[in-house]
Amino acid sequence: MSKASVEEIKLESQGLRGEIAENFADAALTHVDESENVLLKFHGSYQQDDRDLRAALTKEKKEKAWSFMVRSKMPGGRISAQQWLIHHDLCVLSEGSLRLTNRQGIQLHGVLKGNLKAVIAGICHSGLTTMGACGDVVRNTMAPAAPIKDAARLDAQLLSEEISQRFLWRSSAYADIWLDGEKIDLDWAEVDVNPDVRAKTIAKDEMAAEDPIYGKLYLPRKFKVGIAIEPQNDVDVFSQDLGFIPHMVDGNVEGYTVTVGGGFGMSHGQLNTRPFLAQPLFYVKRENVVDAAEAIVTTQRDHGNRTERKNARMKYTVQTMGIDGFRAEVVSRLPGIETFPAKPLNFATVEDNLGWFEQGDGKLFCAVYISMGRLTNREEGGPQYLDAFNEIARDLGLPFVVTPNTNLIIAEVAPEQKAAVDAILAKHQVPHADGMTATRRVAHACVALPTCGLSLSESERALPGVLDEFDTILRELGLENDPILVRMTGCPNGCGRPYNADFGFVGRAPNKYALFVGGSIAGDRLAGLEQKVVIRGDISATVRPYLEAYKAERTAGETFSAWFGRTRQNGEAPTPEQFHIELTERAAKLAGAKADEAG
Ligand code: SRM
Ligand code: SF4
Repeated sequence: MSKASVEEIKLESQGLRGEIAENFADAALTHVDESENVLLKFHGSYQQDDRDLRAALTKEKKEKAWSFMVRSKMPGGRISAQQWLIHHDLCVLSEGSLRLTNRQGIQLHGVLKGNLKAVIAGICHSGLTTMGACGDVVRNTMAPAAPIKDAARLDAQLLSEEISQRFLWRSSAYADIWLDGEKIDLDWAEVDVNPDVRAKTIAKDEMAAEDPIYGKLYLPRKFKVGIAIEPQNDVDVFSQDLGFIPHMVDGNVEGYTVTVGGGFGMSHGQLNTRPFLAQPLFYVKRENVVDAAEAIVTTQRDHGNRTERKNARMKYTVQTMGIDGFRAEVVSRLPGIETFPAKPLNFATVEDNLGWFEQGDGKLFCAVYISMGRLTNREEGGPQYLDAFNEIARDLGLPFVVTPNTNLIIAEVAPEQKAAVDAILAKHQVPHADGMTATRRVAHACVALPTCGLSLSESERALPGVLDEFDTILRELGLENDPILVRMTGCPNGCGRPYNADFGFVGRAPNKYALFVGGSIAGDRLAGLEQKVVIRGDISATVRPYLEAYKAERTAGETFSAWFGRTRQNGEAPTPEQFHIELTERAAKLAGAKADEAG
C-alpha cells in the first residue's frame, strides 16, 4: 500500500470509522479489506494470517488462515487482578496464549473475525482499552515497571496516565463499532492511580467535529513515549520518539528532561532508513510536561513526512529540521512556558530486577521471568504460566505489571502472602531466574513467525535455542553472571530493539540474520553492523570470539558494553552520524562480497 493511500484512507475515514462495522457485520467475509485493516490498527488490532500454513494453503488454492491480533494498552504496564482474569478468559477466543509486549502491553493472537468484537468489548469492560494501541497515534506510554512507592516512580506512573489520557484519539467510532455506542470508564490500573486522570473511552457527548490534537490526518506515523528514571533505563528511553526523565529536588519531582527523535525501524540496504537514538531537547517543570508533549506531537503532526511512510517517523523530522530547529518550533508552540537546558543523563542498565523486592510501603513485589513474554501452559513439565497467574489473580487478588523486557511483576504482595505466591509459582513450575545466565535474563525476541506478516525469519521461536548456545559458551568462559544484552528480531523493523544491544540479530531471510554488535546494556549507544549475514547454525561460532576476547581483555568489573566501547570504539560511543557512515561504508563494501564477510 502506498503512503499516499494511507493518508487518503485516514482523511476519508470519518473519524477512523471507514467501513469497519460493515465488514464485521458481514459474517460471510473471513477477513477485511486492506483499507479497513489500515483503520483497524487505530482500534488496536491487526489482520494477520498463519504463516506456518500459508504455503500449503496456497498450494491447495485455499484462502489464507485469517485471524486478528488484538493489543491491549496499559500505561506503565499496570493491570489489576480483575483485568488480568478477563484477559485470561478471553484466551479461549484466541489461539490460547497471552503475549506480553515490550511496550508493556498484552497481545492476543489468532482471534477469528467473528470473535473480534467480543474480545475488544471484553477488554474495554475490564477497564483497559485497545484504542490507539496501534496506528498513527501516540501508542502505549511506557513507565518504569518496578512498583516501588517513591516520589519519582509514583510521578512517572501518574505522568504515563496523563499522557495516555491527553493523546487518546477523539471519535465515537470506537465505541460505536465495538461497544454499541456505549461509554465505558477506563480504569487504567488499581495501583496508585490518581482518580482525576482515569481515562475514558470517548463517548458521543465528548466528540469534537475534528480530533483536537490529531486533526483529520492523525500523525504521519506511529508515535512512542517512554519515561525512565536514572539509573535504570528499563523503558529503553533513547529508542522512543519522545522520552521523559525526572529530576528530583528535595525528594520531589521538579521537572523532566525531554528527549526526542529515537526510533529503530529500518530497511536492509535502504540507506535513507536507519535507527536513531533520541537526543535531549530541553527540561521543563512538572506542571508543563504534558503541554510540552503536545507541542512535540503537533510539531511532528505538522512537519513529519506524509509522502514517504518509510521516512515519516519523528526521528527523521528531527534530523531534517535539526535539533535546534525542532526545539525552536516546539518552543514557539509553548507560549508562556519556560524551557531550560536538559539535565545531564546517566543510565546504567535496561534490565529488569527479577525476584522479590520491597515496594517501600510495607508490601513486596516479585518480578517473574517470562521466556519471550509468551504466556501459555507448556506441556510436559514446562511452566504453566497461564494457570499460575490466573490463580494468583483469582485467589490472592494481586495486580501485575508488564515490564518492558516482557517479564511480569506480581505487585502489592503483603508479606503474609509471599509464601502463597511462591507456592503457586512452584506448583505450576514457573522458574525463578536465579540459576539463569545474566544474558538470558535480559534477552528478548520479537514475535515474528507465525503471526507477523512482516517477518523474514524466526525470532521468538528461535532465540531460546540461540540462548542455549550462548549459555554454554558463557558458562564455559565463566561469564554467566555478566549481563550481555542479546536481542533478536525477525526483520529490520526492530521490534525487539536490537540496534542498541550488545548483540543484535536482525532477520533478513529464513535462518539468516544481520549481526549488530556494540550497543550498550544502558541503552544509550547504537550498535554497528558487524556481519551482513550470519546463518542460524553459525551463531555460536560467530559470537564466541567476541566473548573470548572480552574475557581475556576486560578489566575488573568491566561490562561487555564497556569493554567493547573501550577496545573497539576508542572509548567513544558512535554518534548517529558515525553509525550511518559505518553502515553505509560497510554496506557498500559488502555488496557483492561473500555472505559471511565481516562488515
Ligand atoms: Fe513492532 C510492526 C510487534 C514493539 C517497530 N510490530 C509490528 C507488527 C504490528 C507487524 C505489522 O506491522 O504487521 C508486529 C506484530 C507481530 C505480531 O504478530 O504480534 C509488531 N512490536 C511488536 C511487539 C509485539 C514485539 C514484542 O516482541 O513485544 C511490540 C508491541 C509493543 C506494543 O505493545 O505496542 C513491538 N515495534 C516495537 C518496537 C519496540 C518499542 O516500541 O519499544 C519497535 C522499535 C522502535 C520503533 O518503533 O522505532 C517496533 N513494529 C516496528 C516497526 C518499524 C517502525 C518504523 O519506524 O519503521 C513496524 C513496521 C511498521 O510500522 O511499518 C512494526
Ligand atoms: Fe514482525 Fe519484524 Fe516486528 Fe519482528 S521486528 S515483530 S518480524 S515487524
